[in-house]
Amino acid sequence: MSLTITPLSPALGAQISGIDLSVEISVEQRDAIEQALLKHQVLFFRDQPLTPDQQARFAARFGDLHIHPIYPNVPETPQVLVLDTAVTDVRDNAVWHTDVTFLATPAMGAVLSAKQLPAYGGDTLWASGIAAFEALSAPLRQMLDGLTATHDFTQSFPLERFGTTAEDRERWEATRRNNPPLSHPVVRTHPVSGRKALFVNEGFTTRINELSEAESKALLALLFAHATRPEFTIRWRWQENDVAFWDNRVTQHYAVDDYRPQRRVMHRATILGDAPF
Ligand SMILES: O=C(O)CCC(=O)C(=O)O
Ligand SMILES: [Fe+2]
Repeated sequence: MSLTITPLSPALGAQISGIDLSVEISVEQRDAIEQALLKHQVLFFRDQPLTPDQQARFAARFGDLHIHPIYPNVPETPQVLVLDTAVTDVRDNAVWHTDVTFLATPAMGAVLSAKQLPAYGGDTLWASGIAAFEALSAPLRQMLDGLTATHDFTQSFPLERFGTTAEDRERWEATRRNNPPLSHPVVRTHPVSGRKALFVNEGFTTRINELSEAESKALLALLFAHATRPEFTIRWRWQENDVAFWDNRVTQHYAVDDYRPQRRVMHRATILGDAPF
């Protein structure tokens, strides 16, 4: 059975049907999903109840998996992290961000599965860095291409919120030691498609290195606002057992924080990527 791919918005996003992600997918299916991911940047699958092990196996077809330094995981399947509002403060996902850009090799993508949802609310938005970059004027595109920016783990994981117990504090200190601030290009070239994307995000980007402090601040504010214009985004309204698979190299996302104190539980498998260029 072949996949049905239904685009959901001009900038990014497509719904995929005609596949069961709980069983080993074929090489053809894997390649078709990869092609769809390159084109649509975020893919949505409905009615895919996955165990953590099945989720990890599916994600691992696209690369090695990352074990997150801070978020709790499923003990038997540590490659699957748990975002459970009853356990973890997930408010920091309600900022536009690209996952783990504080790593030298940030994730190429992630597979997110909805386990428990509020009655309504708790949507997630994605924005296309490709659409955002292409919509900039030629002089600004030219100026940005070649600049680098600093990404810092502590911007989205402040000690005040992630170091409440002695154990948490120790984990946070170790993560900070192992992940000092580092630089990535402001404009990233997709390693497979060759398309260029804006690659700064409010979650982790603190500074455009080659500019003065004031210039960097003003330009980052402009770029953060530009990159998340509704025209470049898609908003997903979750149902239980939905799965989203995004290309983390050219997108950012925002988990809307509008449903607490209702509980929301998501599982994520994160696929390692390569160094941005
Ligand atoms: O909870 C969500 O919808 C997304 C959270 C998030 O930022 C992530 O899983 O990377
Ligand atoms: Fe995220």
